[in-house]
Amino acid sequence: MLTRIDHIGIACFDLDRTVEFYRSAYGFEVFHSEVNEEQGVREAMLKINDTGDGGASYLQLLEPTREDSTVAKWLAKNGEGVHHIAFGTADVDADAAAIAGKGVRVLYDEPRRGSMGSRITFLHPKDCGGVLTELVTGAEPSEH
Ligand code: CMX
Ligand code: CO
Repeated sequence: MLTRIDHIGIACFDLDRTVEFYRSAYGFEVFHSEVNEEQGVREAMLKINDTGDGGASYLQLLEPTREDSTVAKWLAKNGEGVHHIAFGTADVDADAAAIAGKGVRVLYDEPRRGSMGSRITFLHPKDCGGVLTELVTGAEPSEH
């Protein structure tokens, strides 16, 4: 069951400049940052609020680390902006299977590693009304 907005992914050319905008404009601080080489991103997670399922909602600011990454390709085509949304669940495997059963393309056979040790998969935007959609299970059940 999908129980929260886990994060909204925002693609940018300059992570440090974008982090500074969210800090100075809104007062949001970096909760966690990391490089995910598999996804080809350097990212900052800004925690916005805790959620009723024991998890939290974040903004995920994304800067590409290489020219052939999905985010670099998207930025070249669209410029900076909202790249994807992510729903949180305690069981990404079960939700991905259930959603695949409704005819939506799930991009990975098995969930891959996401922020803070989470397990993630994606739904194809062409099957979701133009919205790239991620499913996330935190490293600790019902956290992150
Ligand atoms: N949102 C909405 N539509 C998107 C999109 C996005 N983020 N990315 C691509 N599309 C659309 C394109 O506009 C294009 O549509 P048209 O054919 O109408 O022009 C179509 O999907 C195909 O796009 P493409 O540029 O040819 O890109 P690819 O098919 O090579 O890749 C996708 C698209 C979704 C398969 C790829 O972006 C992907 O695998 N995404 C999942 C991984 C990811 O995004 N990682 C970064 C974030 C990591 C994290 O959140 O931790
Ligand atoms: Co994400």
